[in-house]
Amino acid sequence: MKPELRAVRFFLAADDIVRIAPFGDGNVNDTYCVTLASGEQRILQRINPAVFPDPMAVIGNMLVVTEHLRRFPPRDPGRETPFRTPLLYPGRSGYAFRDRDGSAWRMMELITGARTCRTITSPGQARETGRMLGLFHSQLRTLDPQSLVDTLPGFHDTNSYLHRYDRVRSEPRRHIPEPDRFCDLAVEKGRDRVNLLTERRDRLSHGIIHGDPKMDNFLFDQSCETIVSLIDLDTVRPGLLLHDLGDALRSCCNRAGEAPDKPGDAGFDPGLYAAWLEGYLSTAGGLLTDEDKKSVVDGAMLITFELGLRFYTDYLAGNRYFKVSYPEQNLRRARTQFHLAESIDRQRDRLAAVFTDLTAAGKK
Ligand code: GN1
Ligand code: MG
Repeated sequence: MKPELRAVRFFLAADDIVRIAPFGDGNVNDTYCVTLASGEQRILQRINPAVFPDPMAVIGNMLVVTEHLRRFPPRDPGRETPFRTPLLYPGRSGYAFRDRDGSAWRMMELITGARTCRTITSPGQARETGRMLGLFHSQLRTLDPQSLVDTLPGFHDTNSYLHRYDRVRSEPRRHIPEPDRFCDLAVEKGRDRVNLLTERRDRLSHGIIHGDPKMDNFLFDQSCETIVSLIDLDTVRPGLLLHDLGDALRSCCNRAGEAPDKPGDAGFDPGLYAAWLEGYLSTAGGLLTDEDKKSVVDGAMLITFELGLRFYTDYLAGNRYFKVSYPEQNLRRARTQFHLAESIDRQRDRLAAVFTDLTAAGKK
């Protein structure tokens, strides 16, 4: 029996299942859309045990956060569309099916009528994304960080990613994959900056973060203007708010997306950046310290560099972490992020001025 069928039978009776089809394109977990005889559709997801050492804990965290967000839904006085947090469905015994390969499976509600907008086309969408992440952060202030398990030790520890890169890069390589000169140089250029946020962490704001607030994880309504949900709670954890801001900005402000035909097309758009920040400040400005405000550009640059480093290391190590459909895919992803990091760096002064203008305007 196929694993997805084994898993789905934990949650549903055989008669209920009409179809199980692959869904979405996450980089580490496997997702399926299950159609029921009633016509209802649900999401079935396998948590990858090669990435998450304790996949059951990932589902446990998701339950905790889902329950909190359903009890205290993020609310924005100016908007009518309610924010929705997908339900988790229980199975025969509990909310997780543990398979023999160590993976854990869960079943969730599919938010009908919602869609992803992989790349931004307007400042309005950027503002909306910033606003939604701000609401998410604010709403999780009342959740005890101790109620969450660290499901991915070392996540966003840029220094440890660099150590791993150094180890992998220095291994004797008799075969492909060939190292890439552009990526090698990008790593050397960024090497001195891996501790940029760690050095100031006492002055930065800590809270429960989403961990993966990229564009794909914001679900919009059909008009692609209003966000209805923020999904993928796999990496929710206590951390620096700037880690989330950095990750959301690198994803939202790059019109080329994570997989452009030419990695050199990646670029950081200052107009989208301004709109995104305006949105975030409107719902969560009070959460940021002065040091956060001074460090937003550094945070965006660092997380972009970090993701480039993670993709490049995985390419060199033989694509063991991020799923690929061809062997150079992680290399191409890495180049894209390194180009983006360069673009942020080139515009550093201009981007810093955007923030100063926005906060000055807010004070008036
Ligand atoms: C991975 O699997 P997915 O697509 O939700 C990764 C994130 C990266 C992202 C880049 C657990 O997320 O950290 O930012 O790819 N998740 C994990 O697309 O490593
Ligand atoms: Mg994710």
